[in-house]
Amino acid sequence: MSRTLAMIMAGGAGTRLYPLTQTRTKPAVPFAGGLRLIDFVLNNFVNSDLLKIYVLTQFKSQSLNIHLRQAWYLSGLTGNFIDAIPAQMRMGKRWYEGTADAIYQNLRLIEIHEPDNVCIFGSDHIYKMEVRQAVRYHEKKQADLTVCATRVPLAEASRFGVIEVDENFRMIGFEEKPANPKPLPDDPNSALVSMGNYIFDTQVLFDTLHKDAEDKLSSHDFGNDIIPKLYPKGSVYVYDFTLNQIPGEEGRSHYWRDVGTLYSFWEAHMDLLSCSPPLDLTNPKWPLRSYHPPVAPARILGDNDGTQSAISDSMIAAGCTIVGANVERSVLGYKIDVGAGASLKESIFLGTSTIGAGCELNRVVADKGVTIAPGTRIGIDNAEDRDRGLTVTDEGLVVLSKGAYVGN
Ligand code: ADQ
Repeated sequence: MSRTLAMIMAGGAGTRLYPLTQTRTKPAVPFAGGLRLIDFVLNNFVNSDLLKIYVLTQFKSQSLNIHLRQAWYLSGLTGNFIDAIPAQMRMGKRWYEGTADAIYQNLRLIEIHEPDNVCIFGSDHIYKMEVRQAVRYHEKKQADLTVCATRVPLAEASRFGVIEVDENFRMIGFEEKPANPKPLPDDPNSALVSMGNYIFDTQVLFDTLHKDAEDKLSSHDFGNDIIPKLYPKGSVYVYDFTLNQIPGEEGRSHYWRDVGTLYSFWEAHMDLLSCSPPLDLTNPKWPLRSYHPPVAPARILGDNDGTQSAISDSMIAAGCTIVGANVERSVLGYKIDVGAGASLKESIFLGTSTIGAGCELNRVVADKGVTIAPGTRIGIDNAEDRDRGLTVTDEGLVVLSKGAYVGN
């Protein structure tokens, strides 16, 4: 058995998810009513039995630290660990300058474990991956570096690192976020893109990062600097995500989503609201661990006049109380109170909020601790929402920041 160490990069500011990242780093953003974005990558490693994991943090890390402690604490007795590592300025008085610099500044941590290979994974994507299969592929290819990749529609490809491969899936081209991405030779409407997950041979990683640290012109980023310099040497391979098999999900299509924008965050939630969603959160062979607060089951009640609540195509977390209200295609996180006669459509509440009686909400994304006064309408008339100073995206989503109070 080879030895594998995981380094999870969890320091992203997530500017495009603002205001949900106003108080927390992107990997700590709540998702699907009871998870955080980082839970997906951590479950990938834990369900793959790879249990030596460092989580590199930088921006606004307090909420992430609390979550890691509450949900992911591993006793050191077994030699396994999930440890949050704050930026410590080990290499001088500077924060991490890019993703490669984040690893460079922590090479000492890698050294003490003497791993054969190092998995360097991002932490803000929604997907399931049995990581050992990718590690075995990397070892079989005797690669310097293996980059995990998936297909996305060509129109979205300029947000990613776009890859070209030969018939053996050796990398023969790479462009980070190109304006005109190259399509796949066999599919003009799709491109092969990097998922931001890398498996490095340990010695290659050390040599490459030391060299990069001396390069004054480098931005010290895996996508911008490291991959473009390494692949022409001939031993960078690409792991095709569609080869990955999750136990209990044989034959299912592969789901991977980068929730980099508010709209993609909202869309990823809507994806979950069908009888056979493209991402199954309920597979007992692939448990999605997280922290669950000690609250009572959700209560769905009638109001004083006997009007019953109507809930359809929705996810409702524990601790919610819904009284005589309509909830349609929505996701409610922990402890949301919905007052009598309120109506919610295609809305997402991250947790602990109050929606007053008679409110009408359409395509609202609300952070935690939001209070909406009785009778308030949001998302019905976007011009009115903007006049009230609310954040309205180009697609018409209305986003309420943490602790917001909204009244008519
Ligand atoms: P980007 O989407 O630009 O592209 P980036 O901002 O580099 O991703 O973040 C990658 C990961 O590193 C994220 O998990 C983020 O939280 C974390 N991170 C960012 N800055 C950090 C820092 N200073 N310290 C610690 N962690 C940090 C990358 C690749 C593309 C690829 C996409 C896939 O460069 O080639 O296609 O990811 O989404």
